[in-house]
Amino acid sequence: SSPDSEGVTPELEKAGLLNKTKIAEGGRKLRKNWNPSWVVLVGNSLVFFKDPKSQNPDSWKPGNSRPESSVDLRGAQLQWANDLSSKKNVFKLRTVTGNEFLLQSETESLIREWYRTIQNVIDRLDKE
Ligand code: I3P
Repeated sequence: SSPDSEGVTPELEKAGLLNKTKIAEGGRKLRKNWNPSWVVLVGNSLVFFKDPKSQNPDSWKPGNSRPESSVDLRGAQLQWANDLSSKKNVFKLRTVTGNEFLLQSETESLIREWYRTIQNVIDRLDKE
């Protein structure tokens, strides 16, 4: 049988490099610190990797490298946020716990695709 015959590994939806900054923690505002982040959408979570060495498609698999942080998308909110940055192509992700992130790409088509895919996951979780 295959290693995942019991279906314990969640489905990888999307992965790629985005610019990221956290702007609030538990509703409390933080100072921006933009950094490139390898972002992986898997199952109900958005997972962030800091280490450039972990930027490969196998990175998200358990045990392969340690994520910097992970966001539960259940109940999360997305909105375009070009008013919150001097950068273009920015959206804000807010978790139920009041953590807020800005995600950005220089490539408009790429950031639109991320927005759409994350929103689809949020919508799917809302219906459960
Ligand atoms: C911030 C830094 C950020 C910028 C932020 C600045 O300065 O330049 O890149 O956000 O603008 O305050 P510092 O490095 O001194 O903390 P954007 O790139 O998103 O515009 P802001 O304060 O208007 O959010």
